[in-house]
Amino acid sequence: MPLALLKYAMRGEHPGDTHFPRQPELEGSYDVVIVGAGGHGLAAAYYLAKHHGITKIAVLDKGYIGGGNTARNTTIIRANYLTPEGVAFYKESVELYRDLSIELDINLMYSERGHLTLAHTDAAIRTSRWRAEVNKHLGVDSDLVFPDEIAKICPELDLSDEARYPILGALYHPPGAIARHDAVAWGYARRAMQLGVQIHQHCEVTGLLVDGGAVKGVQVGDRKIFAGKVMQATAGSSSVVAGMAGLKLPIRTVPLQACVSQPLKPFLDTIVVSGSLHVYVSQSARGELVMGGSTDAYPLYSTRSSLDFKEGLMGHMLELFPYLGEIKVLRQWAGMADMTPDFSPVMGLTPIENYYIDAGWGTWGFKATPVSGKRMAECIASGEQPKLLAPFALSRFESFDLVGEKGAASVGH
Ligand code: FAD
Ligand code: PYC
Repeated sequence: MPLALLKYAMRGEHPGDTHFPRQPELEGSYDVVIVGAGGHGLAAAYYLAKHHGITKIAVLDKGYIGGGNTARNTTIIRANYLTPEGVAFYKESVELYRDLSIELDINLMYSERGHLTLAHTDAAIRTSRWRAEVNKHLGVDSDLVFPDEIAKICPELDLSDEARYPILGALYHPPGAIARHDAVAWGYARRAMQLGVQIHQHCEVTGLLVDGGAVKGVQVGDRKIFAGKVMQATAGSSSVVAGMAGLKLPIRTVPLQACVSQPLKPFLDTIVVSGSLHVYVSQSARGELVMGGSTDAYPLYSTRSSLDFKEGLMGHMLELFPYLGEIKVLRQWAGMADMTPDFSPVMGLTPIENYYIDAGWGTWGFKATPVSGKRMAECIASGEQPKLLAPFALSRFESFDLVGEKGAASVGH
């Protein structure tokens, strides 16, 4: 249990200390500037300070701490990917997440639920078997299960032959988890601040200072802020920010919507995903069903919600849980998903000296927050691409060494 939670419980007076200390004025130069105070940017700042002793860091955000996709995601954490490169990468993240409440001293409400990816076709069974074998080979707990076993793991599902799309089997991944997304950002931010990192909110980067093929700093309004190294961690705006440095990314940005139901008594332990039906669901600690589906069909920079999405999603929910017909949707929202052609992230060095990228997080980046922070920090501190990040380099699109993860994305796209 995080120490801060224990102290809070024992203290007579509430509320306790302010979570974040007051920040100093923005200075004219830093060793490292990180653009984007989402989970990824904050985690990188924390690990740079903690593991590499680099503390003269400014994290700049045009909005507020964790207010981007970190605040909008449905918090599914898992390592049951398809490629060996992906499995090794996400496995490290799951391992870091397990101890993160203690490390950041904040209750992340990390909750291992087990994760079922349903298969309704022979092709989906084949992919599940493939994923299970790759996972097991790399020490990740996943298995192909059939309806008898699914009935024990998740009796709430309609497993009958009369269902419109009968469930033939599933990939079962016991470590699959959910966590409190805001707390991940708050925890990293506070720890980073305690180590001397500055976080400047409502501070939009409007340009990048590039000279002779190397980055020299960032532009904030009419101010130039100089930096030895700059990292962008601006999911949803990756192409816009990279474009300021003259980089063109192989990214297509589309909205991804989600919604929650009214709170219900706890009844659904497992996280359930159906790629074929374009639906996934988990039940939060508050009792809300947290639901989502595939990305919107066309590129758009907008976080509006659509009736079309809700109607489609509810139809699919009822195919899996027919008795939920009377349940009401409470809230609906959207975030921006930066989709790469191979459904894998883009991380590490760029052709611009001292400019580092953490992008292409599509629909899958929340689970990668700790590992991306840790390994991007290593990359920035050493100036070299860490081994774990080598497959995800931007240069893979020139050499056509793609890391095809579409078969392990949560829902169809
Ligand atoms: P963000 O949290 O988006 O942070 C980027 C920050 O950059 C923002 O705060 C933004 O204000 C800032 N910024 C942008 N431009 C500028 C600028 N010019 N100057 C300064 N600041 C700037 N992933 C999972 O693993 N599991 C899930 O279950 C899951 N569900 C999802 C559900 C939805 C509906 C959505 C939209 C996404 C989901 N994702 C999920 C994906 C996940 O949310 C993201 O990949 C992840 O949060 C990215 O984190 P980040 O820190 O890179 O970006
Ligand atoms: O990456 O597991 C995932 C996920 C679930 C919903 C959106 N992304």
